[in-house]
Amino acid sequence: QNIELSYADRAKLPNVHPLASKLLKTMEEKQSNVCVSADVTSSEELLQLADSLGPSICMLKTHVDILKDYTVAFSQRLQALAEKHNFLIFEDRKFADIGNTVKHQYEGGLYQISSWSHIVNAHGVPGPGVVKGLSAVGKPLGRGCLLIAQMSSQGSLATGEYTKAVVSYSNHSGLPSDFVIGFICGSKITKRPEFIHMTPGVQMQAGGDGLGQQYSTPEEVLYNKGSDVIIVGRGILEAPDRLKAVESYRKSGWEAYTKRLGQ
Ligand code: BMP
Repeated sequence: QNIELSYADRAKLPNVHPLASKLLKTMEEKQSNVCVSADVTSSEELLQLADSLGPSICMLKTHVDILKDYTVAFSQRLQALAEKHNFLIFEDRKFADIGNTVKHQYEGGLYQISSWSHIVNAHGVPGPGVVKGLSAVGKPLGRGCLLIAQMSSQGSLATGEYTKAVVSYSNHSGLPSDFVIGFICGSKITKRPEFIHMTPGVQMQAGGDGLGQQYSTPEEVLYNKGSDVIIVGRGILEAPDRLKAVESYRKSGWEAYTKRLGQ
């Protein structure tokens, strides 16, 4: 029987990455394990979302390449809102190339992701070099990376041995990782409490979207599957009242987590 550590306990572990520690502390303080997936196409709308939902979330996830009007000023205003409301920014870029290419994609181009996003993610398909390349840019900046070990979509190939191999990329340089802070996954896939498990495909009702997305409930993901953070997009964005929706995810997420702790 494993003893369940609280987010606050895990934040204080000797080997926890500073960014993971900050996230865990924030989750405890705000009583929120909700990452909102801000999948909108206008930067004004995204900033407005960040400002209004900010107090209820621990993290805000972006797909910056779906914005029709990205500017450097936008990224600066988003960073200011992350400070104001104490949440982390996660650009869901899903890097998946050789180390040298992802290094450029992370640091340069139009978006200069490393300059404003606390967290990025990567597929394991290229092998561990993808982590090495990203870490060359991100580590000196104190950034963190989530490895995509599983996906929520129907027919995903990221299962079984693939998932295990991806988990092994997190500790190539000895334990624990100085850049990989956790995983995108459907359930708890490592026992090491320093790592954060984050799960997309979450709505209040199980189901799907007709394009392959598969939904589980906050209770299923956080209590039954032992993940740490729920990633919610349309469950909040398409609700008639987004603020009310984010609060209901925050409350059910927090209840599922405290139930897991046995409180
Ligand atoms: P929604 O809750 O509206 O289905 O959005 C889910 C978000 O999480 C999307 O931004 C999607 O790109 C992302 N995502 C996912 O759904 N499944 C994964 O396995 C990995 C993801 O990043």
